[in-house]
Amino acid sequence: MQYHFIANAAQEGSSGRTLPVIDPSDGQPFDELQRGTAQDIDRAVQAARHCFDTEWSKLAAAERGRLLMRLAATLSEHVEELAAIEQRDCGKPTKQARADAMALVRYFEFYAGACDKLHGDTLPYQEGYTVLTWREPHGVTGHIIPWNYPMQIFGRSVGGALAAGNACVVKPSEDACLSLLRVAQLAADCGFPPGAINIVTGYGHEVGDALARHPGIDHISFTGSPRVGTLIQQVAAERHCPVTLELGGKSPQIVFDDADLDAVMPAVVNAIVQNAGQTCSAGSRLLVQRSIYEPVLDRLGAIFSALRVGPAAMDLEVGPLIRASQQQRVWDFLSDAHAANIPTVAQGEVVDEAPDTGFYQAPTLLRDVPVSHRLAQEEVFGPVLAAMSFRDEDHAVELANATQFGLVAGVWTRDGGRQLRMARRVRSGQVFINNYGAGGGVELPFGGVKSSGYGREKGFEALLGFTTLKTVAIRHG
Ligand code: TXE
Repeated sequence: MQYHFIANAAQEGSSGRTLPVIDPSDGQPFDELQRGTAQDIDRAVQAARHCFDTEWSKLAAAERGRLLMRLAATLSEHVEELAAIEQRDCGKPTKQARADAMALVRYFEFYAGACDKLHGDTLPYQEGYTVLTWREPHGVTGHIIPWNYPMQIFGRSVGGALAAGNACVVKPSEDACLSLLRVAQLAADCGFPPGAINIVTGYGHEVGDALARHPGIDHISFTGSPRVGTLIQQVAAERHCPVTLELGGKSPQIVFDDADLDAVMPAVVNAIVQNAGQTCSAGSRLLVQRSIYEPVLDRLGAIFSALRVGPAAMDLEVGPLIRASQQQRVWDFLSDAHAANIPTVAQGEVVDEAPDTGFYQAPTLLRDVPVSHRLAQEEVFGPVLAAMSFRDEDHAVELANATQFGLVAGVWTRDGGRQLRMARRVRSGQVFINNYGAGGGVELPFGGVKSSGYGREKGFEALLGFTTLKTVAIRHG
């Protein structure tokens, strides 16, 4: 049985009700979570406020940094344990689960070092005044975290918020809580004061909603679907609470005819099959220049056909999707593609050992997807790649920008001028040239434009979002 983690203690929820924890590899329950309530959120917010007022805000920045560094060191000793927890809870192959745990370590290292480098300015102003700006924490920050990369998103969001001096209340996804409950316990063991990190589990429409509405939450960081992002923004607007939103994408991989195709192939495949396609920055649209469209699809088709999907512990190229409804969502997209006569180039294989009750989906490459079709417009969040061709640079830009999203774009060309022109013209928060994702470094600010959201997480830039700027003007005559 799992409990909320409030004020450094495992705490039972007020409802006395629980939720099952399901293993995506076989669809079977193996643990239980507290089904939290608004009352539980209130308890967590009070604990965070008390911590902020009495301890956390009084701690020197360097001391805060030391604590974060101690946690990073502890987490690095627990990478294998955390990866194993995540593997069962989220259906991740070992390589991915380990990469997530190691990224979590890197976030805490990075933000540990940043704590004492966050400062304001002295501004030139009129004679007789000294004007200063201070970077102050918001106070108590709320973090609503999805299930696709729980540890990474916790690291970038909670790591940044703590470094900036906030106390945190976290609502993980009902589908992925276990690793974060363990991380919170490890933080307590490292000496984080009670209330610095609180975790309340449960459904989004119950605890997530209560968190977003709570008047004691001074900033909300949300990663999830555009639908819920809109709800959160509306709720937060009622009390003018600042929000950072990361709402996914429909990111293009744009391949010109002078690209190094040996580098393109593995990067394009990885960008859509990593984490079974359940990645906000998945490269889910493939735009290929007409002259090389057929050979590129031939090569990719051969790779897709050889991909195998199976239980997380088998460590194949692809694991299961998170839950039955996500699997159904992908099936719905594919049946719409079928109804629209969109051709399938190739599909991987679900291995025989995969239990029928697991949530598997073979990676699928579709071609000639019309730009207006929902497969070219909406996030599938599964291993489905929609390919289409373009004539020239202008056409590539037009297609790349023809969705409501703007999170990431990959541009593949050897032409230096074109690299920069494309980087300028594509509307997205990140552009990767001759690579995709740059290895996901924690140093790189990350976020979207358009319906992909706003605000930035990761990197130093995120720290600014977790603070508010105070201007102090002193008149000294
Ligand atoms: O997301 P939800 P779902 C996209 C992806 C996926 C789709 C649906 O396309 O297929 O969204 O996934 C909490 N108030 N992304 O339904 O519901 C919820 O408990 C407050 C992209 O799982 O948005 C969870 O903690 N919170 C994305 C978190 O919101 C609420 C990652 C995300 O869940 C809430 C995940 C409410 N009313 C899905 N309702 C990305 N950008 O990476 C739910 N939640």
